[in-house]
Amino acid sequence: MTQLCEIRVPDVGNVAEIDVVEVLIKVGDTVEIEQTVATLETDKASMDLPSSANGSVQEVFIKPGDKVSEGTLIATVLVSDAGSALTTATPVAAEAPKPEPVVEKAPQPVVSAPAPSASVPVSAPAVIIETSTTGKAHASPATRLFARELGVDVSKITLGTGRKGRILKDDVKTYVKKALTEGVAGTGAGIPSIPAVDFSPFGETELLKLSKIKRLTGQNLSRVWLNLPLVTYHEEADITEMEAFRNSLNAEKVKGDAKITGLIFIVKALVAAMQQFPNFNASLSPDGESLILKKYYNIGIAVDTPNGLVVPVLRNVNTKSINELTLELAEKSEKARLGKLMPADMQGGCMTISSLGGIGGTAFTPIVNAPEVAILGVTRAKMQPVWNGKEFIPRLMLPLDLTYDHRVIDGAEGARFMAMVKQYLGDIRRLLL
Ligand code: CAO
Repeated sequence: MTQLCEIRVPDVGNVAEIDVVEVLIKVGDTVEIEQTVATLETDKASMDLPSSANGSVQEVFIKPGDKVSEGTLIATVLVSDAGSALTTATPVAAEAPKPEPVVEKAPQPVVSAPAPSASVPVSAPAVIIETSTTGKAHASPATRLFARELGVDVSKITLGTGRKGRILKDDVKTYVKKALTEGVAGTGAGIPSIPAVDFSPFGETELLKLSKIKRLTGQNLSRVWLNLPLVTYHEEADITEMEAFRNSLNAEKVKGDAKITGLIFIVKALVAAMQQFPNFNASLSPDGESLILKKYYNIGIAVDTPNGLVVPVLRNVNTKSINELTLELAEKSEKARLGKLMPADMQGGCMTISSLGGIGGTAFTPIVNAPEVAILGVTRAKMQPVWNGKEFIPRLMLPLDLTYDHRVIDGAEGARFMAMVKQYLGDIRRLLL
């Protein structure tokens, strides 16, 4: 015994107008229960509409672009066996007039048993997935779910490779790959690139290839700049006494000895402060939920070389004397300038110092050498009049710039840390305590 059954839009909540995005059946098709017959979409959701009967499609009443609502007739299906329709499928009464096709404002089709709930399939659109913007992208709920799991807003994918521009899972994958290649977060929040400029109208130019070190350093610095919330704090240390001591030590040196530079005292003062502020001798775990506290004290020194910036590391600074560190720095900076540093010479740093003091400067904002959490910048010491409460006295003041990862270091902690570095440099006898 054959029977004509209707497929209608089920109860979809209080949504007045639902867009028909895609119709997946045509007259003469054989459909099975649960097979998707159409994709519907509201401003916030998308749903696959499954068939509630096994049989052959007699008539289809909707087309893409139509607006439908709960109860709208989608199609009629001729069912040859009574068991081939869900109990929810609505049999059409013999005398029922032929329903009108849906137009812009869906008219109620004339059927004998229009109860909307009767045509709701058992597995009524279980997957209703929100889109973050207009919801106009054409994608199945499964694709939307996949996109959402990857943090992709499907509305950002402008054209799908499926039928009629439908977005497929492969389109989502392609989008993510492209976003990663371009260094853009999968959320779709892209960083606008700097447009190329033709300089030829302004004069002669020459193309100079960047050295490998410069290219790698550039990539690393951009990564850090984009990933770390950086704060730079400025301080001044009175190094008058320290400098007098350093000069007296150097006066004792004989020809050929490595001269002690102020940088070595700064290295020592920094490590002494790190021992009291363990957060500065740490790295954030990859999941961003813990701090990896280091029990060793290795300091990287940024060295300017003809090929670009390199950072050899002075290891176990806390166990070495000023003389030992002086020799090690002289050796490593020479190797750096000759391009002879081994990768191991540049690994394992806990914090870095970038000193421009030999060149000049009053302040700058160095960029943290991640996964380290802080870097100390040094510029040129200058004799300055300092008020001692009674009079101005000449003091040698050293400008210091501390940049830190604000996810790990609080502002007050940064200021206290620098007060300690300043105290050590102001009175280096304290390094013995
Ligand atoms: N204030 C005043 N004078 C300073 C000084 C400071 N803060 N720092 C160094 N000087 C003096 C030194 O005492 C030395 O003077 P003398 O020749 O009279 O003894 C002179 O400047 C040269 O010092 P130096 O730079 O050779 O030695 P250093 O130990 O201070 O630094 C090194 C070593 C390797 C850090 C340095 O040579 C270097 O390469 N600096 C550049 C680092 C850099 O590029 N940073 C930028 C990174 S971000 O792009």
